[in-house]
Amino acid sequence: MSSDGISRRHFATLAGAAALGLSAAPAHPADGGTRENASASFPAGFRWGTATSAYQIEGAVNEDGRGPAIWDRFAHTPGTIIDHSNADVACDHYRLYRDDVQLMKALGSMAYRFSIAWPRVFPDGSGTPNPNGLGFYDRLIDELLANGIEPFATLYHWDLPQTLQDRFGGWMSRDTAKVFADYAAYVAERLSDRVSHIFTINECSRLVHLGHGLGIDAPGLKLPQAELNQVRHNVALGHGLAVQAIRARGRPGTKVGPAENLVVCIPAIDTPANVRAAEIATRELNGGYLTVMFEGRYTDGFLAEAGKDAPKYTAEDLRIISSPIDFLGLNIYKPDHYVMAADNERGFALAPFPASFPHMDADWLRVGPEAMYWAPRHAAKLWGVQSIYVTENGTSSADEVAADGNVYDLDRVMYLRNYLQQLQRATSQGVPVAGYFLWSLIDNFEWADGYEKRFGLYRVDFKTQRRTPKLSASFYREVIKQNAVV
Ligand code: BGP
Repeated sequence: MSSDGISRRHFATLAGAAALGLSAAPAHPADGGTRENASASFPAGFRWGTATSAYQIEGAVNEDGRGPAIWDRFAHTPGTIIDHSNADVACDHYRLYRDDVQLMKALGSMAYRFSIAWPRVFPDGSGTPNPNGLGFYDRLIDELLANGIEPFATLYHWDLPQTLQDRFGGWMSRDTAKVFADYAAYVAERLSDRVSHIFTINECSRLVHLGHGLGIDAPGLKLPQAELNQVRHNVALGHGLAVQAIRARGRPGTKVGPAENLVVCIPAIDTPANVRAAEIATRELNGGYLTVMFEGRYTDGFLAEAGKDAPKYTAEDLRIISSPIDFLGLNIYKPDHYVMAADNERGFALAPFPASFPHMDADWLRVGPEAMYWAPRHAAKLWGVQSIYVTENGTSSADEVAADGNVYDLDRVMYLRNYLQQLQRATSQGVPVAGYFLWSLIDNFEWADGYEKRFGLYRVDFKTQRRTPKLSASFYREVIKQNAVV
């Protein structure tokens, strides 16, 4: 593809941007915009960004020495992806990354959360690194910095090198946790001169449950409970070993933390007793992930529930898993439970969701903006977390291109406005949230949903790779500009 081809497509993109006001000067309140409400502001210095992951956008799966990932194998297995697609090309971001950085710039965003593909860096999972693999991220990081956008890198967003799955069953073995730390050390050594925030693992809980319990995500396993619990422990161990490796080999001052989709527990009615019950529930229901990472032990409730299927571990493992972190990343999409105080052993009860409970354009995506308030608040209160980033939030929408060529994704705008208001409620009360990464910059390969679910601020035409800003992109640009919910 010629560079000329790229710039012509980029021009088309900007033409679309102008139509939605993205490249024009924003309306001044005096010109008819709504006057900024000072009480709706976020703290000064709040970082606004977008998020993506390597496998979902890069494509170029055979380029520059990349090895196969478990998602390549999985997506090419008939019956796994709803629209029979794969991510061999995806958004072609590997080639179009410069254009995509311009899309971020057009939003005015100051930070970008991306992930590094382990099989690009270590095609065999471990051993000899492939310098060309890391070369792509060098170029991407330099491009971001040249455009005033701060890079936040995730080390593992589920694209495990296939060789590790074949060699020792991937996360079923502690060996994967160990080689993950080697990969983390290598990346930190080479990138931490320009990347000061590194996330270890994206959503330990989903990679365990959907990948190894339900078989919905790669590697598509449905393990019995004892093995599943061991996978969960190995993944947490991998997180801890990576934290230690980054401390040892990254530049001093490099900040590290997880990006977890904690189980969000909301008081059904905001009374002191229900709030307390929601805190207890948060601690118990995240027992295999955040609780053990912060507290260095599995809760009694977690171990009682696991019973004879509890994972095998040592005291040293728990020490590693709870290695101190610098910030907590939270992926927040939906409320998981509405909680009430109960006079039972656990101290809480979970209210059942009625069938009529509203959801967005995916059955799992229940609408509960207050998740955005309670999740960081619980984390700050329970574990004394001093620095939190919302590492993902957003929604799929049945986007359509209108006759005028624009995408009026009013439902996404509604969702974002409501969730961001709740985030602002948290920060205004002193909950230490330092930034927000919207999922996602562009429509992409949404795992088992293939290309059927669109989460982007920019629509991607997957035939032409043309990017078109949606109404939500204009909305987000205003939020960033005003540092307030508009
Ligand atoms: C999160 C993942 C993202 C993204 C998002 C949307 O769990 O970290 O990678 O995909 O969910 O989910 P889905 O693609 O399943 O609709």
